[in-house]
Amino acid sequence: MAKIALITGASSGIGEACAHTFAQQGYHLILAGRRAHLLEKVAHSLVAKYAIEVKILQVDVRDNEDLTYKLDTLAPQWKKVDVLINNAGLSQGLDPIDKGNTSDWDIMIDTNIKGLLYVTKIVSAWMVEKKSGHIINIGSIAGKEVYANGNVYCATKHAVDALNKSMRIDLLPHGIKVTAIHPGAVETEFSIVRFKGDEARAKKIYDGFDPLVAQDIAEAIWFAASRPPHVNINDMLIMPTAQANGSLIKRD
Ligand code: NDP
Ligand code: 8X3
Repeated sequence: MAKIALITGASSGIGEACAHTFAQQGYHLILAGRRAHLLEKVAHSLVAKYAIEVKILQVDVRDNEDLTYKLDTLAPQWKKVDVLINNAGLSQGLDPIDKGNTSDWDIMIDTNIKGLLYVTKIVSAWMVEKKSGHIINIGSIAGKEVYANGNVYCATKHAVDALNKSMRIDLLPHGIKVTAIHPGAVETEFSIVRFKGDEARAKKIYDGFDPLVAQDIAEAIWFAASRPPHVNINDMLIMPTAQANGSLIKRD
């Protein structure tokens, strides 16, 4: 029987690349995100190409009530999730702490920490029941170190790093693998979202060097997901060659 992967934030970037990679490997997919038209587009292209089934879950991971209802009411065969990719996340703004916008802070905390927790609570319970599964959390270099004006975004990704480690402890008795993948700069919609649609400012982030692309991260996620049963990748930090740490990028 084909395995199932649930990918949050599958409508663009890293999540969308994971959908393609896992579909290519024959996984049935649950694709979650808010923009249903983009999820449908991804689903159509995958179903046309691979012999897989895809379920769309239009959901805002911050809305625990709606999320719980939609996950609870999935047909039993879709609850046998083998791999959960906790990828939905975002940054809003890049301001010093004294000038930060508190609604930006709420959005980042509610999505990157609370949303990840809401999804994990439900799906990990399904995995506990079947005594197997793999949770892959998408952290960031921002979860390993902090950079100027990254304050709250960095804090949310440090929380993901902490949750990744504590989930692994809590789920150890149940044979569930837990992995974090921490990317440096990946050119996706991430910076356009951070700068609220200012595409010119977003483009500047990637000027003068080769950033990672979403597929680089999808391949690392697949590497972690495809290890034999006795091997777990705890943590992987993946940077563009031109990026030494959270702040230092060599530009042409
Ligand atoms: P994108 O903006 O391209 O993708 C983000 C995805 O998250 C979208 O599919 C979006 O879907 C989804 N998402 C955001 N908010 C919500 C929400 N409230 N509910 C459901 N889905 C949501 O960026 P990336 O692919 O780059 O980001 C993916 C992950 O990688 C994030 O966790 C990000 O923090 C992390 N990351 C990114 C890096 C980068 O440089 N790009 C580096 C390190 C980590 P929709 O809008 O349809 O809801
Ligand atoms: C996204 C990468 O460098 O903007 O997590 O924090 S960075």
